[in-house]
Amino acid sequence: MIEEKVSNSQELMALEGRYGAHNYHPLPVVLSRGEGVQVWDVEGKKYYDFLSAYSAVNQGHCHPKIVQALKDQADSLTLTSRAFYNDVLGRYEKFITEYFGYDKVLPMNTGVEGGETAVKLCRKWAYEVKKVPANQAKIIFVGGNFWGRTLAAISSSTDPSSTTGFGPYMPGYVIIPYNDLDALAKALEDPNVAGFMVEPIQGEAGVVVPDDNYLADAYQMCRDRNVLFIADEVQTGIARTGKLICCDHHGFKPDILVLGKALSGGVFPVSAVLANDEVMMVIKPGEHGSTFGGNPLGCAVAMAALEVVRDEQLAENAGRLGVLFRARMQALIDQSDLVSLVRGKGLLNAIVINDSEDSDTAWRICMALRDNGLLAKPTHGNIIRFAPPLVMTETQLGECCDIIERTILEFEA
Ligand code: IF1
Repeated sequence: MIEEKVSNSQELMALEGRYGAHNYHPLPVVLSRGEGVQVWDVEGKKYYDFLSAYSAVNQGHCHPKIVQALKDQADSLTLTSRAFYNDVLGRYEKFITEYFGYDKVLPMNTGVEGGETAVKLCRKWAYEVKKVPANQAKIIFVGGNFWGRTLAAISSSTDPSSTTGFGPYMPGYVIIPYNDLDALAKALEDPNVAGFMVEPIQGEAGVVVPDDNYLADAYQMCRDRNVLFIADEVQTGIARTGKLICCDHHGFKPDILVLGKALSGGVFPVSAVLANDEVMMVIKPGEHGSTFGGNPLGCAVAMAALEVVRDEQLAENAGRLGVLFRARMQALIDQSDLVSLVRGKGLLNAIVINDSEDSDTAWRICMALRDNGLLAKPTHGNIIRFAPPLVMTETQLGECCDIIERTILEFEA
């Protein structure tokens, strides 16, 4: 079959419709180039990227230092499997454990594999260290959580669009309301509880920020009950909320830390689970792993991506620009009936549209934003997440706020 010449957005979208599974409903824009905070479509139109691939390109698209690390490593050794050692993994493991302050790291590829690894580590720790009876370990999750699409992940979901039609579900899960310490205290009374897994800010749920004391109090309650606090920082980590990890705002280190997405700057799938020896050493050789986990290419990319976060002070920048962004959105809220609130931390923010969850208003606003040169996408129904790359300048942020303001006010008129 001669490869048909496709040249524009319509034809490329049609290709995806014809040959790809229909497991997404993307905003109709076809991107062909990214650089920093900007992306271009196949017709050459430029946009500000205000989604950052769901916080995977915190360092900006195609960051030259990260891409160079990929190119250099790709020319020498990309994958050995863990059947053998290689000359990059050990250096990466030392680098990342010192960078985040843990004894050890278990390298994986996607965020959900990180979550799965955390759940397995937690259960094994319960049986070997806490002495929970075999196969009786419970893990507490919170309503509104999202940590991926595997059966273990959706088994903890309260979102019918994630769970319907995929049962039966993983046993040993307890689901309580988010941001509810009384519910957590009650769930922790069960002596078989091994862990509590939670996003410090719920991304997919619509950038839901808990009460200031929730996470630190929850952590202390877990400590008091000899239960592991598992922080899913796949989306909130890597400087997104104005600190290296979101738990840093709350003055504690999670017992198990799950990272992904921007750990590689969006250049290669890299995830990581960090823990101290008491937890990490319950996994023995041959009990867990992955073909690509810890591959030299991903390790080289991740080290470069983390150096960029540190050298370009992305956490500080996210913190500072986040304050400016929420102030601009609040000013818009004061003059608009369409936007009811803005919430978030650092450069992970969302606005809530003053319309029902199942209305298409948020979608139509995102379409208008696209026409005005800014890309964002609704999470649930009436919530629009705004998460630009953390390399954005104050000037660029101002321009983006102007676009959002103009679009919303025009939309209302
Ligand atoms: C998609 C959502 C965001 C995550 C947290 C683990 C994972 C994710 C907190 C799993 C992944 C991605 C999945 C992606 C869209 C995006 C997403 F809308 F799906 F829910 F960000 F909010 N923990 N989130 O947010 O990481 O296995 O995907 O690498 O299209 O499904 P993954």
